[in-house]
This record gives sequence, structure tokens and C-alpha cells, in this order.
Amino acid sequence: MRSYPGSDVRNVAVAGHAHCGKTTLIASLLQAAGMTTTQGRVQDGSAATAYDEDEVARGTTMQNAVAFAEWQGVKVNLIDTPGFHIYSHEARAAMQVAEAAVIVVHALAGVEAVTERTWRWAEEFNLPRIVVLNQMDTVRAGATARETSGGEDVASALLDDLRERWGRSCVPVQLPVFDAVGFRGVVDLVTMQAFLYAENGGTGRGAIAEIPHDLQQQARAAHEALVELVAEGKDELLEEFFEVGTIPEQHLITALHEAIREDRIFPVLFASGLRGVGADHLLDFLKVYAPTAAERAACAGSAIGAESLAGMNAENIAAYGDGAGGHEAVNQHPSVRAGVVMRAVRDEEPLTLFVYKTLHDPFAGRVSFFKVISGVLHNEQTVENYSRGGQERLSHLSVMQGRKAVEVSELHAGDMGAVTRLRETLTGDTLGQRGAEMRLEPVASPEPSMTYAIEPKTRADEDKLGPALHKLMEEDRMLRFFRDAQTQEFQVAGAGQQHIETVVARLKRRFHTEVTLKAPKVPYRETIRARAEAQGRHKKQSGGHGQFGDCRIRLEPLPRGSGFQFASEIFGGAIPRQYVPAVEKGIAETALSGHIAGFPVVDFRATVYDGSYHEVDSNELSFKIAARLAFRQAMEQAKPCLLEPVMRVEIEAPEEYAGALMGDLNTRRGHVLGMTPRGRSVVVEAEVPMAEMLQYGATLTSLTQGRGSFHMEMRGYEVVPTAVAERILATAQRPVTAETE
Ligand SMILES: Nc1nc2c(ncn2[C@@H]2O[C@H](COP(=O)(O)OP(=O)(O)O)[C@@H](O)[C@H]2O)c(=O)[nH]1
Ligand SMILES: [Mg+2]
Repeated sequence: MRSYPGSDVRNVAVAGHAHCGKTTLIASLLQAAGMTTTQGRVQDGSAATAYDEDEVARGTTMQNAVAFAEWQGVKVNLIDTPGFHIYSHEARAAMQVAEAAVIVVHALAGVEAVTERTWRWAEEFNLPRIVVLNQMDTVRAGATARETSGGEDVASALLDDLRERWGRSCVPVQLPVFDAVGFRGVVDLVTMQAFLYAENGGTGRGAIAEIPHDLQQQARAAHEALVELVAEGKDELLEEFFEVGTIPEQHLITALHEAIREDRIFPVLFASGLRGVGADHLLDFLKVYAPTAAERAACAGSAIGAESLAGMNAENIAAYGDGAGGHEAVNQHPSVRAGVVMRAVRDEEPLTLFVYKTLHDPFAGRVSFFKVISGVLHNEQTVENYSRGGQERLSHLSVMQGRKAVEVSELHAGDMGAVTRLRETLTGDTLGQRGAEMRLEPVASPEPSMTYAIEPKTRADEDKLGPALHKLMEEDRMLRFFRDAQTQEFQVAGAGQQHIETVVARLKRRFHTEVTLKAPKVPYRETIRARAEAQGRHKKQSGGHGQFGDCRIRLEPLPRGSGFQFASEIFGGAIPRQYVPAVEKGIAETALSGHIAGFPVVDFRATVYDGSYHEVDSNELSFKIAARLAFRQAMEQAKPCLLEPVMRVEIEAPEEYAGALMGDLNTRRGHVLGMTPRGRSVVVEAEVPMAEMLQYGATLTSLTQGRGSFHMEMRGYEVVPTAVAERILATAQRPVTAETE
């Protein structure tokens, strides 16, 4: 396979709500480009980016997958992303390495919750957004009942909705073409040509045709609207437009490319992935208008400097604190505090790679997916892992077509590739040539929202469990595994019931490890409501060397979600500099074991502001113990209280059950945010404490005779009402007091 310079590469994240047809659309692009001989289907796992057995079985994409289409001299790298609520954060990770997002919208369902979410993420990364109104073949069927010109009406209603949400920059660059059979093709509003496709599917290749007669007037008007918007703010173009009455095609193409790159225009296209209608034309569009990989602004990374705990809050520490499979934290990186290093996406810059995904293949082993940020990477090259130290040799350099690796000899700046069997490298790592160290910040994955206890079925399963779960954690950054310090139970935490059930299925299928899943536990937290100060003094003199540490600390409440922060106001050596980290550690560790009920204390700042030391007897341990004493004492005055996770719940059910659903939510301390009709169903949105939702699946089934469905995800923590807190405290364990006190 030839190698592509960055200017011939397009990196595109394909995002949108579940079932809008992303995976199928990608399959149609691959077929149109001749990468596959038939169109892959999601139902039987033949779509290139739907290879995972659990995903196929459940009909849901859960993790990012990549494919590429070689199309007329360019290589379009396509990242397929999950659109299901609880896995949608993967789309954010995909956008970090893409230069454009294709936002897919189901023509009948319109913009949905995850569509909105992925739009905002694309905005966050300043990614140009190309909207594809997909499954257009379904439109006509739904609309003919009302009137014959249904398809066009639906299309214009969709466009109105897009503009209302995302502004008038959403402009059609195509018109859909309908005939008696249905959606047949598109009119390109730049070149003013029509592309018509075979009646029932076909290969995704259209035939160029004249614009159908009845569409000509509409096409002309839409063309002018497009030209006007593109020319807006460009004086020379506007002048040309007013003088000549139009803009020459080449000028229009250049200006539209620029407008898309600068997020001034969000083009809207039409397609049917399943039937391949619009497929080759979408590839054309990406080739001409999506920013090239080389056009991306330089990437900012941090120079490698001193390690710190910054960015690691008490919860991360809690999650990894007693990892049963070893103390190695899988998803944690040493943070750096230092200068910023810029890398332009150019072959001439030092080689820099960023690993955005890891997969464990039963045959190939660990597969690392990366983007070449800068430089040229050759097969068999040895590189440094800047994030972890150590070297890695990159052999069998490949580009991925779904699960299939296609070997290449080199990759240029801006392109994406994969290698197998790296020893240490994990998702989020930066690699590159020696002497040019820097680190790119990986996007954070959300905290897990549900914790389940799992029990290995046999002794053999118990032995295999840790290693197997650690492999899954390398792939899945939201998964956590640890052992409950009090009950010694194995626990897994993830995005919700479906997520954890999939993990259990994967353990069995891929690692032959069987476990039983037990009811989830609510991850309560503790926090403080008042400022408090206290002194901790640790002194021990028992002949020989003594121990001496003394510190005064202040605790202050922080807003929800802040985690743990530490500050030092020690000036003039009341505590020698080298012991301050021991104070921080002493507090952080004590906070983890809780104060009123054994749950980690979060959302507070601890400041050490005074203390004293002894020339001979002071050491780190003494200051750690002193800090623990100070923390415990300060907590007594800091009005500690319990926090509980609150879930954002979305329930969909036929409308006749709405009353029953609302009544039930009331008994669960739920707060209903809204109720919206969706076809014959209603969607109820509510916020409900997790503790009240643990068995909700079963309740919903019986309330709606199995016709309801729900998603939920963590929204954040809130203070537990006193009456409820008393019940929890009555059964919770107080932390064991340390022996040294
Ligand atoms: N009629 C029709 N069905 C489609 C189209 N694209 C996808 N589907 C179906 O919609 C369902 C979801 O498609 P999939 O590609 O998995 O959606 P994703 O969740 O966005 O990846 C599958 O049953 C597809 O066969 C389309 O263009 N037309
Ligand atoms: Mg999919």
C-alpha cells in the first residue's frame, strides 16, 4: 500500500446518536471506494467497524473502531464511534485525533441527545462539523401517508431544526432527490450536478446526471443561498458575486473549504448508508472540503518535567488504591508541570506519536492505535515512550481496516496507524524519538457510575480474573477493578449494568474466566461543610532515634466535583520543604478511608500553614502521622456529611405508562426534569439518587409489561438528606483507627 503525505490524509470522526447508521454508513463508504467487494452489514458482523462479537450480538457499537477508504488519491481515515449514552465518551477521544467530525443524524428521529453531545465535543475541539442526514430512504415511507411530496418536506423540517439548534451556519450543500420509489440521489449545490444511484442499493457509486426538472428552481435558490453565506465577510468574493452574479466554481470551492475549516459553515448532506445512496459523493466531499491532516494547527503538549499528583483526585487514588491485580494503576499518568511544546503536523518535525486506543486481539495480542502527530515513522523503528519511560520497537507497522491489519512501510505526519505487541505502552501515551520529549494530554474519561461485586466461580477463575480484567481495562478506560478494603470482595466499576454485563461476557468468551455478578454498591462519598483548623503532633522517644512531626492544617469545602486539593503556606522553614509532600500524603491517605462512614472524603482543600520539626528526629513518616492526626481532628469540626451519586435517567415507554412511571419516580426521591413525546412513546427525563435505581430494570419491565427502556449515567454527587443518611450510617463501618495514634 502506498504511503500518503499528511496533505492527502483526512481524519474523520463519525459520531451521532445510537442507531442513526454510523457503522452502516462507513460500510457503504468502504464499498464505494472498493475497499470491500460487498457492503458490510452490522447484523452479521460483516461491517468493517463492527467486528466485536459482543457489539454485534447487542447491535451496539461500544468502542471506537477505525477503517480507511483510499479515494482518488487521498486516504480517508474513518473512526466509528459509539452513540449509546454510556459509551459516548469514546467519541470525544476520537475527536482528539480527527480534523473533522461527520455528525450523522437519523432522518426520522432528528437530532437526539447524543447528537447534541457530540456536537458540543466537536465544538470543544474546534472541529469542523459535516452533518449527514442519514437513512433518507426511510423518509418517504413515513411521509407518503400525509402527502406525496413528503421527502422534501421532511428534509426541510430537519434543516429548520438544525438551524434552530446550531445556527444558520448549518447550510445544505446538497438537495435530496426523490422519485416514485424513494430517495434516489443528491444534487451537488456547488457544481450543480445531480448524482443518481441504483434503485435498490448498488455499490454506492452514483451516475452524474442533469438536475431533475422539478428541482431546478429550488436548486438554483439553494445554490445562491450557499454562495451568499460563503461569500459573507469576504469582500473580494462579495464584490465578484454582485458584479458577475455568481462566483466561479473554483473560487467557490476554495472559499467553502476555508469556511468549513474555520467553522463558519457547517455543511449538510444527505445519504442512505444502507442503500449506498450518496456514498461516493460523501467521499468526494470529504476529499475536497474536509481539512487535510496537514492543515491542523500545531498540537500543544507539555515538556516532560517533575511529577506531581495534579489531576489525580482522591477518587482515582481510591479506585486504584488496592487494585487486586497489582498496584500498577493502568490509566494513570504522571502529570507534568512545565513549559508548553508545540508540534506542527509536518514530516520535518521530530517524530511524535499519540496512542488513542488499545485493543486485545486473541491472536495478535495487544494492538496500539496511534496518530503520527509529527515526523515520519518507519517500520521497525525504535521509539521512546515519553509518558512511561522505556523504549518500544514498532514492528509490523500497519493501518487498520476494522480488525484487519494492512502492513505499511512508513506513515507520515497526520496519518494514523497501529502496531502490535508493545510492551508498556497504553492509551493516552505519547511516544517519539529521543531528545524531543513532550506529552500530549489525553482526554479524560468519565468516572464510572456503577460498582458491582463479582465473585469468581472457581479457584482457577480467581487466579485468571486479575490479569484478564487488567487487559480489559487497557482497552476500556472507564472500567475499574479493585478489592473492597473492608469486605475483601472483588469489585468492578463501569458505566452501568449493560457495560458490566458485557465485561462479564468478555471475561468468559475471551479469557475463559467465569464470575457471578452481584448487586451494585452505591459509591457514597464524604465531604465537609465548614472550614476547620487543627494541629497534629506526633512525638515518640524510645531510646535511640525518636520520631517528631508537627503540622497545623486548615480544611475548606470545595464545590462538588473538585476532588482533593492540597496547598502549602509554609514559608521560612517551619516545616522543611522535603516533608511537605509527606503532609499531603498523610492527609490524602487518611481522607480515602473516610471519617464518618468509611467512604473517601472529597471536595475539600487542605492547606498546611504552620508546624515545627526536630533536627534529628523528624522524618517523612513522622510528618505523615502528624498530618493524619491533624486531619482527623479537623474533620471533627468541619461538619462532615455524606454524599450520594445522583443519576441522570432517561426512560422511554409507550405513553399510556407515563403516569405510572412518574408515580414510581416520586417514590424514589426522583426529580422529573421533563417529559417529551417521541412518536407514540414518551421520554421522561429525571434525576434520581443511584441508591434508588439499583434494581430499576426489573421494575421498569413490570411497570410497562416489558415495553420500556432506560439509560442512566452519573450526573454528580449531592448531599444525602439527613433521614436517609442516618440509615446508611447505622450500617456503615467507621474507619479503623490507626495503630500509631
Ligand atoms: N433503512 C435504513 N436502515 C439503516 C440505514 N443505515 C443503518 N440502518 C439500520 O439501522 C440500524 C442501526 O445501524 P448502525 O449502522 O448499527 O447504526 P449506528 O449505531 O449509528 O452505528 C441497523 O439495523 C441498520 O441496518 C439506512 O440508511 N437506511
Ligand atoms: Mg455503530
